[in-house]
Amino acid sequence: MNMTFRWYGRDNDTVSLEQIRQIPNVKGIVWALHKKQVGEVWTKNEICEEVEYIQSYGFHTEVVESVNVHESIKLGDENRGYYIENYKKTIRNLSEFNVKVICYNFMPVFDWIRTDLFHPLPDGSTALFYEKANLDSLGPDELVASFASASSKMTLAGWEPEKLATTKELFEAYKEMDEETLWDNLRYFLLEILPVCEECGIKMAIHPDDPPWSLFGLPRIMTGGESWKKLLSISDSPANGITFCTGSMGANPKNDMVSLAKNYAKFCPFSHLRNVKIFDNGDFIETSHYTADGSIDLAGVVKELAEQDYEGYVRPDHGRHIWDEACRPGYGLYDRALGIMYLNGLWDAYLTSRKENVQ
Ligand code: DNO
Repeated sequence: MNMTFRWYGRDNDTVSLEQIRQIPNVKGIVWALHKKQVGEVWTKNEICEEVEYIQSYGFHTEVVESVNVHESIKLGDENRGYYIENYKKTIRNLSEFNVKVICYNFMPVFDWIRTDLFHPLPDGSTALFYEKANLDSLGPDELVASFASASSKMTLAGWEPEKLATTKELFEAYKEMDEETLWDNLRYFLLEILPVCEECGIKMAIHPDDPPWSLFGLPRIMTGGESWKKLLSISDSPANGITFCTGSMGANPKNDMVSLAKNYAKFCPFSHLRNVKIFDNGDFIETSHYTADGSIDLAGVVKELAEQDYEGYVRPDHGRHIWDEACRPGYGLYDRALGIMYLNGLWDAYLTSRKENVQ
């Protein structure tokens, strides 16, 4: 387990690298060039500047989240060739700076979706919340408006202003698209880029859809174990990997994250570990990482990873907003640091007991 922490850059995060350095066992920073528009090539100079800064604090920079995929590629339209070539250039440039894993997703139009970014929990903290009835009554336009206002202070990953400006046209473009066509477009993209990744020693790690079901009639395909099976059947290249995200995939109670870890962790160079509490009506709220606080058996997942001597990169995913911290939704310092210490403790305990059993 190679523990990392997601950081949004010098002018786009409330958390500093000085602070992250004080959390035990954090080895790397999960980073991205957040100012780049989707589809632009990340140049060597830009990459160099960012990684040198991060590395000056003693962290590695081996994981990027995300290099976003242009909608033309997801739509399979006439411009996809241009954007795929740009993506390949970015892969090549990143590999020159020792990047090993690129996290990406293939969700049409929207990335992650919640209806409330600061929903109160009974303990007085707040957290990201998904309320089905509210989503139905909001509809895409109001949802976009609420994210646009939340994004005005710090751009929320996946909800960049330039994307929010084009959602109407995108909805139109996706109107006729079914899941099979989206799969075809994913297959086309992967078969183009995987050989480049192999050449460069980079693994792609697709992120599950968050939440893992279709919304507003848009197709979503990364929703459960069957999707992962189908993804892996596209290519057996070692570069064709998965991001094991417990909170996204696990928001559907049918997705048993412990058994998914058993079957798929070896294909997951990167893991996001967090918990959510799922309600009977399908709403869910993000909780602390502590297993008993949510619906996901996070301890069971870590146990399974320890059984497999998991060597992938791990990050504590979204946390609550606690102790009056003013921060990016889900990405404060305090609760993610608590999450890391919980994960560290589980890992050490399970690994020790596994080694004792082997002896
Ligand atoms: C939100 C994140 C997503 C995720 C991307 C991966 O906090 O979980 O934005 O990073 O979907 O490509």
